[in-house]
Amino acid sequence: KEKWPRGEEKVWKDGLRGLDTGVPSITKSIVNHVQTSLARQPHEIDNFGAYQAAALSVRDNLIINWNDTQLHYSRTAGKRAYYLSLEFLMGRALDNALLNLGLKQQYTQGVDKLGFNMEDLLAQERDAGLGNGGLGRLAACYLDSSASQELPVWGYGLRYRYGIFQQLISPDGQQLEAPDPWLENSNPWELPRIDVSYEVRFHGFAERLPDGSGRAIWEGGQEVLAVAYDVPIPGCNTRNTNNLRLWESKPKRGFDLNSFNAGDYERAVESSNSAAAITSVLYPNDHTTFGKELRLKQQYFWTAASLADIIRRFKNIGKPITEFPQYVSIQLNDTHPTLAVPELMRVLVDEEEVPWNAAWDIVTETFFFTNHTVLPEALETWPVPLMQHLLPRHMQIIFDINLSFLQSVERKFPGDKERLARMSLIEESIPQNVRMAHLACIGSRKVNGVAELHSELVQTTILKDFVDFYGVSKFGNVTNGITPRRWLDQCNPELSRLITLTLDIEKSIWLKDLTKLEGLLDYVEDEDFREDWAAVKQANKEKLAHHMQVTLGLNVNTKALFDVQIKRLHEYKRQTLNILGVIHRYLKLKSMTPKERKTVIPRNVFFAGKAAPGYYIAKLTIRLIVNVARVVNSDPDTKDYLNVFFLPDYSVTLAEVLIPASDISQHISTAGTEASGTSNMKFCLNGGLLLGTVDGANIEIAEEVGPSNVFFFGHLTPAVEDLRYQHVYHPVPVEQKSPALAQVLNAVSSGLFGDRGVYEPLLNTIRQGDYYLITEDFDSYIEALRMVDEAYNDRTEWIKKSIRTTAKMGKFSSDRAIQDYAQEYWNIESTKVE
Ligand code: T68
Repeated sequence: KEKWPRGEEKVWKDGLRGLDTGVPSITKSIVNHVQTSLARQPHEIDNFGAYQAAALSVRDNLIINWNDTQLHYSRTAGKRAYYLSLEFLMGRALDNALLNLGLKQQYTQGVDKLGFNMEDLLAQERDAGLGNGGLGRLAACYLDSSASQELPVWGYGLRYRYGIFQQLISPDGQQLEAPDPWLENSNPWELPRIDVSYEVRFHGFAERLPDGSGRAIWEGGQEVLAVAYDVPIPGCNTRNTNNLRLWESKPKRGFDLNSFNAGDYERAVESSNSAAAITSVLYPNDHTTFGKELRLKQQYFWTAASLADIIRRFKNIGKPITEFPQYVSIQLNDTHPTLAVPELMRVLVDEEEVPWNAAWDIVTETFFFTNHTVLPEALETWPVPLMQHLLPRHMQIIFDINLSFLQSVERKFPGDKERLARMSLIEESIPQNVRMAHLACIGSRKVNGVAELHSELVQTTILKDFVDFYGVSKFGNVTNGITPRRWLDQCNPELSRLITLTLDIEKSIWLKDLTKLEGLLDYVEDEDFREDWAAVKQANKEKLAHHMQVTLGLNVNTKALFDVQIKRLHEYKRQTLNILGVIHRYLKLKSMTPKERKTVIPRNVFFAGKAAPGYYIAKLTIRLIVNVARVVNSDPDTKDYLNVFFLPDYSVTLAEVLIPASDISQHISTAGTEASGTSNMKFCLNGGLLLGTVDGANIEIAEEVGPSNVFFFGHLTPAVEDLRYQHVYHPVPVEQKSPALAQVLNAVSSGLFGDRGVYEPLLNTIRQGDYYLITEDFDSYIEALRMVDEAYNDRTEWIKKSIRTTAKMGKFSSDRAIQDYAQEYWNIESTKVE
């Protein structure tokens, strides 16, 4: 008799006959998907096939809940909110769905009976990497919280065929980019909606009607089809399952038959290719704008399709269009969807024949705008000629909005020409540019930043004139949050288990009211609890070490302190400061006697993060890190005390392994540059301590956990401007400012890490201008690192700090953040699917 390939033969055979054995309904459903959806035989199924079948089986549950939820929302016909984001950095979906549905244990048993291991199956899934970094991951956390809070919120984004590029690191430390064809093995988490599609126009002619109504007719040009793909978003411990709708671009007509018949095949497919190109790839630049036509096409394609869909749904409830804002709130995630403002004006005025002023009232009641950065290079502008060419009607509308806006500014501040120039939607450069942040601001009911300090800076710097004009009440703050489902329960199951046991309440209760973690404070003095707490951290460090052994062939000392900095590579985030600090430590170790070294706490410094493909200095920083790692890790004098790792291809999934393993993490941006940061919250939630500057949400984290549980250093925001001025106009040599830093820079220049000369452009950013103030903060940074070492030496105290940190992270749940938006801005209410 042939040996049955895997698992329990009876369970498979019953499943094939449509019977329940093993784990009720689960094995049957998985086997059924093997047989029908995958059309495969049990003995052909490998881990990937089993993952697919399990995912499809879980998806069945989601679809049922999803359907009921949508029906429930339309029956209750209450107000809904929409989150427009060009990026949703979702990561993997299977584990998250299993946990939110409360089916993890059953599915684990089910796949076990079929001869598979759940961990192996989970590892088969590709990340949905439809985002660059914090902004995209925030959108994903907000979807999880909206569903978990039973709020009627949908996300709208683009279905990029290629997500964020894969990062490869060459042996000499160069970042290479490869495409991320994440959809190539099909994606079980999306439902194509061929019945939901809209036509989106580009180019053509816009002609104002001569009747003085302000209306216009926009015709001609190219029409592209937007087709919907729905991704179900399960809530935690609820049947509510929300929707993320992603648009794919398609040619309206297959291809040009005339050209084809005339033998011009290239011409025939040209326009169909250009339509499909719109959603082909995610732009990999965070914090810079390049003014690329395809990016503007993406923005319009997505906002036009999303608005058409939202308006259609609103019309289904049969209310007059003037009541639109009573039923719809739309959050603009940064300026990327700002074209929604003129687009809604266009639909209302040109198509719905709403008078201009009434239309403007509807628009400014509907939209809300979140700013995510005050960095000047990140503030979006679009050249007027490009806009005129691509979206002629929208350019007219923007000019019209600008005219009446500037007239009202003139009335409030008569004769203040400079103010008008500063506030105008149009920057009078050559060519002229449209300032998207200004348009988003005046087109929205509320404008918010993403942490207290950042919101303050928005109001006092980039939008100061608008605060003068509208008053402060239009401006607010919603401090970012993170979902504790993915960022604790999923990524750190052992800690989650220990917390549930200790608090002695159901897991879903504290996961949905994270302030309950404060209950852990009662156990800080409990030695057994502290030991359990430390054991979890140790196990997570071993898990990371194992991962690095398997994937990179590296040996990691799990007895060392784990020091982690993982985020996009950017000068303002100062990975350079970190690696220069590492070099400082290395030089110090080299100068010690072997006996002296024995007293040193071994340290592993982990880096991960992608640099924008065109960002030369950021790529040079990666190269320096990799080469420092090469030298330091192989130096017999130091390798037992200091190791440096650059983990390639940072992703949500990699973060889920790194974060639970960290003792300390670094969030060391120049004060006033990091709007919030969200990984800072993730580390602290997992009991890692924070080493950082007085910036973004670090400040609020310190307020919560208390100053004795964080390590702060560096100049404060108000000093930054003056210091930058001094660096330009009264420069002082590095040797005088910080001899320690000068020594480090010289070591790099001397070729200690190979590639003599290669790093000069990077070093010169510090020696000349030093815009991010590395010279100014270096000494206090080194001192802060020393204090970390000292604190870590007292293991008992350290563990207490770790527990206290986790216990005080309740504020940073994205549930709290999404409630802020729901109540203060969108005015929507929870509605439970029974
Ligand atoms: C980040 N911004 C902020 N931008 O830097 C971070 N930008 O402080 C904050 O915590 C996070 O947003 C969430 O609020 C980004 O991640 C981008 O990724 C981006 C992408 C395209 C264009 C501009």
